[in-house]
Amino acid sequence: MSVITAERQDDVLVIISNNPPVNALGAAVRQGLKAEIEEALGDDAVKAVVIRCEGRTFFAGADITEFGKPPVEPGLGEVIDLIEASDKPVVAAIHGTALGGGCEVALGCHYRVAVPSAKIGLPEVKLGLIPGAAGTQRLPRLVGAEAALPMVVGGDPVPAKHAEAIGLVDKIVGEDSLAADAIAFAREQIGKPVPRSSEGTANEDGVKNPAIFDEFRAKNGRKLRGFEAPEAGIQAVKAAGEMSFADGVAKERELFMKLMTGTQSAAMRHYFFAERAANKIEGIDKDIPLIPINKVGVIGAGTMGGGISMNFLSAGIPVTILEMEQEALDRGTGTIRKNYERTAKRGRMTEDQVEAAMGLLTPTLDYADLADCDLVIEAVFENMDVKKQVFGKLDEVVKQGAILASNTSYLNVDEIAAATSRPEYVLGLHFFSPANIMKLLEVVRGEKTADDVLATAMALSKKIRKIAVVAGVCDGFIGNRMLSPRQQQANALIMEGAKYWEVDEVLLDFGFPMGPFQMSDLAGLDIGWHRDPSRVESIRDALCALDRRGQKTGAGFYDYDEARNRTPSDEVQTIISEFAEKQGVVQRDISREEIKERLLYPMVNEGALILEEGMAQRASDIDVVWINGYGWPVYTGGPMFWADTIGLKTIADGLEKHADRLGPDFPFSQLLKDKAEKGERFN
Ligand code: 3H9
Repeated sequence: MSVITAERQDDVLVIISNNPPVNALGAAVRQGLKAEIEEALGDDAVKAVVIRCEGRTFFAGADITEFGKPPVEPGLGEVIDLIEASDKPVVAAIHGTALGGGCEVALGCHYRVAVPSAKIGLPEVKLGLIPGAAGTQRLPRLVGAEAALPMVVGGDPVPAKHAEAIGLVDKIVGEDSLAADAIAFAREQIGKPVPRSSEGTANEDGVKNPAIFDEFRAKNGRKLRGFEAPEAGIQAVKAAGEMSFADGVAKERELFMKLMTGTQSAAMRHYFFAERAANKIEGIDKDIPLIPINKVGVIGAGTMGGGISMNFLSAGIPVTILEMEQEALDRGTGTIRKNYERTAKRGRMTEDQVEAAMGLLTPTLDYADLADCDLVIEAVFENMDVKKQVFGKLDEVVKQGAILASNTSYLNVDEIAAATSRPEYVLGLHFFSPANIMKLLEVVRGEKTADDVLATAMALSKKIRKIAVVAGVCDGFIGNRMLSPRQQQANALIMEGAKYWEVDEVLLDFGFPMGPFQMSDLAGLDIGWHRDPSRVESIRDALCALDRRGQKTGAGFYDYDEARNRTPSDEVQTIISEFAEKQGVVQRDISREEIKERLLYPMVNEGALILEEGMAQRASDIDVVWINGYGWPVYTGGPMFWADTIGLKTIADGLEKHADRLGPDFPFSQLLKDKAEKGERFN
């Protein structure tokens, strides 16, 4: 059956797209739309047109899988121009998400009606692009530059109600009567002159007050740092106020094509598909029956346990949280409430929602209360003996068929599972701190973890809005395992003479939000410190001995002022140099290039080892982990895609070049070597 069909409702032609799963505007859809619009224009009996979609959503955008391939006629811009040029009113009937090209189709229509649950947006910026079918020109003409800027540059869709308030939607219609309401609305417009967004004289705000563009840049500078597309988006919206529609469209096209052929968009499109691939488990039937999770237990009401609990409470799943002492339990539940109330104060939750979430929380000191949980997550002290004890106890009290999970970030999940009589029901759920905010979840598949247990965990992760990646049992799983060689090299580099702030700057310039020494200062240098100021065995010991224990003491590697602005410290640099001398390390000048190579190439190597050992299902999963858990800049696509971009030979040669510094025990990945030699990629 054709993806585009049309049916006549008296004098209204209803054009219907049915292109699952998201009605992407691929070639067949564009061709069908064009043909039906032409049909409508040529038929005198047709007085108005409605465009709507079957399935879960209005057009969710251009078909991203077509990007980078030779274009197929007609282009989306051409189809939209044809729609807009019609003298017969054309109405977009929107449900689900009208995104990107889908929003542009709606903008080309003369009217837009939407159901209350619909969302409309231009998310191209999240693919490293800007809208490319005149969205940057029609939207500001329709709603003004100020309302258009966050949509084009931020990329978040707006709910129907907001869209109506800014003039993007003409009418909100019944949730269950979109088709009929749209036809009735279209009929009301018959015979009236059609309004065209391209002819709008709006964007006046941007013309009258051109400062809004700089203000927008200043306000969002931090968030947009390093990204190319947002600046292009700002320029395109500005152009809408300065140029004719045709010239504005030409400007948009020029900016769009530059982005489309650049490395950032390729990386971000890779990430789009990587995130979706991550949830798929190799070798497990995607229709495997899942274990219903209606009640969750969390052991430990500390920072991690509390944060983990919030994920489930927010998703409407009851949580029983267990602690050893009443005081710790009260403190933990108090923190959860405080966090929710802070969210409410920021307007992102209502008071009723806070109470609803808290109403799902049952604090307890008694393991027996976990008996009927479908999933219990342990978030206690990171110590194997303690974990084994907890799992032994859980095995005794929790019903058969329930999943037992550990939030360990390093420990061997198989060993933990062996403390129970049901290792097939045990797996790792490694949340990242703060667990209620960080998107990443490493789902650690034990040797004996059953397929339905793993599949249930992956499905559940979506429900609690996490991005989950399957990892195998190895030290540090995917993320922390790759962090380790980077940290080793950072420490080695400052001993050899690199300035610690330069090491941080290299990573900041690369696009990380923070360098390793800033990170140490933030976490506190005294984590794991022996607390004996006379024992100085490392640079950290030396700093702690001087009470430079990180941001919390106003000094660590850096000096901090009241506003927590950091400045490099000469005192610390001297301590490092003296320490190096004592260790017999001769310091030298180290280039930023060497710093970058020695920090990042060993990470790629570790990623290759992870793949080689089967600890990650695919290279793109590693990218997903590092982008969501550790701030690797998404516009490089993650460590493995970045390595592909600069060439695996470059990485392998770089590792050879630095071999002396990396040491004789450096575990050079055979997979990396082989791929480099053959000119292959990871992704
Ligand atoms: C654009 O429009 C450029 C224009 O301005 C200019 C052109 C000239 N294309 O996310 P889900 C697939 S740029 C191809 O799991 P959900 C997706 O890969 C585009 N495929 O569902 C997945 O496949 P699989 C601007 C697409 O319900 C399946 O559909 N638009 C596209 O959680 C289900 O997706 C966007 O950036 C696509 N456009 O979320 C919107 N979209 O099953 C991108 C999805 O094989 N899409 N697929 O893994 C989304 O944000 C979400 O998919 C959406 C649904 C919110 C729609």
